[in-house]
Amino acid sequence: MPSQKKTVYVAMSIDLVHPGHLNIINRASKLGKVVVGLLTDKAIASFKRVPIMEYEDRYKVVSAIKNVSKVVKQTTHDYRPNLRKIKPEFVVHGDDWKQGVQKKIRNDVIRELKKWNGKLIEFPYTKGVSTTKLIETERKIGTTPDIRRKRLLRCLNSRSLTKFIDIHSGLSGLIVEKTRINTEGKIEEFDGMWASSLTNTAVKGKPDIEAVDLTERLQLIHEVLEVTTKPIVFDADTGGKIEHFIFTVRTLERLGVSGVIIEDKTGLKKNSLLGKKVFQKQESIKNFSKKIAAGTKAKTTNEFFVIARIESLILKKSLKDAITRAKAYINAGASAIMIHSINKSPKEIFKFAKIYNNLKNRKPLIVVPTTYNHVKEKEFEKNGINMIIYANHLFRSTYPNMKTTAESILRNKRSKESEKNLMSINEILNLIPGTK
Ligand code: SPV
Ligand code: MG
Repeated sequence: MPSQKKTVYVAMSIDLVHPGHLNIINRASKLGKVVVGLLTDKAIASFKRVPIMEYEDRYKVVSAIKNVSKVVKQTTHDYRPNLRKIKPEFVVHGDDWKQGVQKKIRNDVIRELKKWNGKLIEFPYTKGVSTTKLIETERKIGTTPDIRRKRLLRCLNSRSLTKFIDIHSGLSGLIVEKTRINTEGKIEEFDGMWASSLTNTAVKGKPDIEAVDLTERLQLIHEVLEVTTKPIVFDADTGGKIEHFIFTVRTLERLGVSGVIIEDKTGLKKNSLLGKKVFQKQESIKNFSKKIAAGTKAKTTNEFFVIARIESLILKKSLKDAITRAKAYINAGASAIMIHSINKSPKEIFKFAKIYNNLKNRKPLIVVPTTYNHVKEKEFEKNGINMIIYANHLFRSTYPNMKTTAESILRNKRSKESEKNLMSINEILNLIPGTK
């Protein structure tokens, strides 16, 4: 019989319960009473993606597992704050953390436990059932509009910086969904997808002037929804007429899109990256606030974001104008603010952020670092920016390769020379689930 006085601490994310978790808990229970330190969304998001299940649901699941005596919150990836409070005789973990992202955490645990003669007990990791593998399974099963829609809010609440990147096809959606790298002790991936008007229209060979209507833009959304689970933010240009914008909000929200961004311009919309090179007119604060208010009223869930995009800096207006607009749009109900700039330096964006961050009813702040692309993500974080959008980079990476291949075939009168830059036919067959 194990001594019930002894405490065994097991930290877990329990995003998707699998037999590996149960093995660890069962083995831990042989050593004493099991206290599970359930990592919060924030703690998990500090080293990998935001979990699929929310904390409350994960709590319910782990509390119901046989042999779990107690569940406590672990608010950091670092175990030490909880260990200091609980002073367990044992910490139990799978032996998979000796390498990779968790190595440092493991060393800290060993050092901390030594202070009261506690021991780290490691059991062989149950192979083939990792959460990462289960996430792949989850992608195959799909998601629901309700779960997906909420993911932007959950990202903003748990990530220090939320990162989105453009989509222009189902395939680009798959890249955002699946691309994951291991770097600096963390698993890095994009949090979600930006349905850019620029890339959604350019891929059709059409200009970014609201000539491609919503029905056509939604085709991309349907394609992407079908093969991904990550959240989507839709670029709705000016939002069009207020009466039409209401339907846009309802449609996107119903589909499980997490938010819509509209820019405060009026008349024939031109892409912001053109700046003052073309005629672009900013909408009045009054009219744009009305549109934001109408969109906010039209939405039926709290988690759907109606985001106001400020074009003052694009149109060489003052910082003061941008701040006045931010205040007005938030008062009208905007769930977040995007401040756009095409300056090569981030200075004006950071100046804006400094004032904006002190607003009483501040909402999340989004930027689009296309021209100031030398700025590292850490710097945005330091300046209190909550989300960045890499607005066109996946699309822009497709075109140069296609052009090179076309030229190579023309030059060589055959395709052999272009092969070295192409993915193999086998890779395509393996890329798309269900092909074989
Ligand atoms: C887009 O990606 O369509 C945008 C961002 O609206 S920008 O192209 O910079 O205007
Ligand atoms: Mg756009």
